[in-house]
Order: sequence, then structure tokens, then C-alpha cells
Amino acid sequence: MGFLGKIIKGLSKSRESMIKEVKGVFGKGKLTDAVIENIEEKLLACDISIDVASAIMEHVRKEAKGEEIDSRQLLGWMAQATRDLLPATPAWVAKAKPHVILMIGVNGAGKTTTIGKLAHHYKAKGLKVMVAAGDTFRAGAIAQLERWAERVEVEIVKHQEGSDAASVAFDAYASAKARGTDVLIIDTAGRLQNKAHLMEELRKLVRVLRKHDESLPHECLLVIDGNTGQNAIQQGQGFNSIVKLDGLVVTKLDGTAKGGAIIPICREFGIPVFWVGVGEDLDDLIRFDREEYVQGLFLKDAESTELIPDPTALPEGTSASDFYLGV
Ligand SMILES: Nc1nc2c(ncn2[C@@H]2O[C@H](COP(=O)(O)OP(=O)(O)OP(=O)(O)O)[C@@H](O)[C@H]2O)c(=O)[nH]1
Ligand SMILES: [Mg+2]
Repeated sequence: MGFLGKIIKGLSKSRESMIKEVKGVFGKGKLTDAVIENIEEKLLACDISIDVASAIMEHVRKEAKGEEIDSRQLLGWMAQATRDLLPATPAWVAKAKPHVILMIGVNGAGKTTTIGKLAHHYKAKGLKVMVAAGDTFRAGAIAQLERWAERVEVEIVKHQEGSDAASVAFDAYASAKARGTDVLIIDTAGRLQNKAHLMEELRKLVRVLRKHDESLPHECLLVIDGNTGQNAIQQGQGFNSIVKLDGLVVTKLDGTAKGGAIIPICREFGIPVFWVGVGEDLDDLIRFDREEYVQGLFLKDAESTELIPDPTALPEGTSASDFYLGV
């Protein structure tokens, strides 16, 4: 199943309702304030925040220029405005050997599960993968990652529970380098920004990892539970000051009919969504594709679209995760 098929598994309700709801409140005519307000409410109901909903409708208002329009044009402009709010997801490129991915986020966001899925994904591409049990804090966390490593059949580097997370990361890198590993994925303990000692631990982990190479980690992914809305945004902010975030993983989108949560999350952090989690199985991880997402939310099944082609779109038939430039 491709991106659209899978995300629609999670998004179908919001997609159908968004298109149906918009058509329900507006067929053809001039856009009145009442109609705009009504549509803003529909957007809020699918977890799009107030400021994002206003930004989308402001764009529509400008495009409509007070003239008579139909629902097809309206949905097209909404889609366009939404796309402009989302930074494009880059094609995945291995930056070195090993390419090091650091997973961070608050408790229970889905870090460890996503590592299992990612390890599976890269392994299926023929890459040699290693995972590092950098969550030495939570009881059972090492065993949990071990189960994933066994299931996916990738190597794992681990120390004792309660040991220094930074030295796990340091050792894992050395081991990955020595074994010719292509991708090393480092798990970390869930932490909230108000837990000073854990935030300090993360700072140390990055500092120690950089003793190997200043450019580490190559990819720092912030994992966010797509169900926690505005809360997730606030909780994630503290990580910015410790390590440069490259991309977001938004998990548990299968559990919600409100796929719109991606937009405010992405806008707030100003970085692209790299992956979307749509279930607990190995294959339930999708490389995010802005174009397909927007189409899925506003345009699928609409007879025609007014969407201008995305200048950064990948060639047809490819997805961002197909690109691997080995080094
Ligand atoms: N439905 C669904 N469940 C998910 C998804 N991703 C993770 N989960 C579940 O969310 C729960 C927490 O996942 P973990 O991977 O342990 O989260 P974590 O961020 O590593 O948690 P801590 O290590 O405690 O901070 C588990 O029950 C996972 O199965 C997803 O995309 N969809
Ligand atoms: Mg975990």
C-alpha cells in the first residue's frame, strides 16, 4: 500500500468529512463571513488549530477577490494554502557510514516502536542496520528495544539499566563504524522539558557522540503523538535548545479521524514531517509526502482540482524514501 492508501486508512474520516462538510456549507456564490466562519469550525474539528484555520481561510478570501466561486475552487485554495504551510519533506540521503539517527521525544510518544519500524524499513532496502539502547532510564526499555531488534533481525548495542546513556551512544557508534553498519538508530528515554536531569543527559549524549564526529547525529527526529494536539507542541519545544531537530515523526494517526494535527505541529516547529505512524505493526510507518497528504485531506474524489503543481515534487511513481545515495 502506498502513502495515500495507508494514510487514508487513518485519514479517511477527516478527508471525507472535510470535503463533504465544505460542500455541505458552500455550493456556489460569494464567500460571506458566515461561510468562512463555518468552514473554520470544520477545520478546527479535524484538529487544525485556530491560527492555522484562519491562515487558510485568509488565503481563500484573497484568492476569491469577492467574486462568485464554487466549492471546487474553494477546496483547491484551501489545499494550496495548507501546502504552503508545510515544509517539504526531503528525499532520504545517507550522510555517512554509519548514518546516525537520534530519536527523541516525550514519554510514550512512540520512539522505540518507530525505531523498530525504521530498522525494518532500512533493512528491507538492503542496508545494514544497528540500534542502540540509549534509554537506560525506564525499567524494561532495553528489553523492549531488544525484542524489536530480534524481530527485525538487526544488531543491538546495550549496556545495563541505569548506566550512562551517553556511553551507550558512544560505544554504539564505534561498534557500527567497525562493523560497516549503514544506519545506526539511537533510542533515548522519554523526557519532558521540565525534567532538568534528563534534559542534561540528552545534552551530554549529543556532546559525547560528537567526540567521534562533529556532524553527529546526522538526523535528529522528534517523535510526537499526533493525538495530543497543542500539548504535544508545547512539550516538544524544549528539545530545540539542546539539539538541532531535523524532522518530525507524528505517530498514532491511525487512532484519530483528525489528520489535521500534522499542520499546526509542523508549522510550530518549522521543520518537515519525515514519517507518519499509522499503527503498531512493522509496516505502519509512511514517509510523509506533503502533496499526497494535502490531496488526501482536501481533494481526493473532488472532480477536479485547482492545485498548481508542486515545484519540489518528486518524479511520478517514486517516493522520498526510495532515494538512497550510498557513500
Ligand atoms: N496505534 C498506534 N500505536 C502506536 C504507534 N506508535 C507507537 N504506538 C504505541 O504507543 C505506545 C508507546 O510506544 P513506545 O514506542 O514505547 O513509545 P516511547 O516513546 O518509546 O515511550 P517511552 O520509551 O516510555 O518514552 C506503544 O503501545 C506502541 O505500540 C502508532 O503509530 N499507532
Ligand atoms: Mg521508548
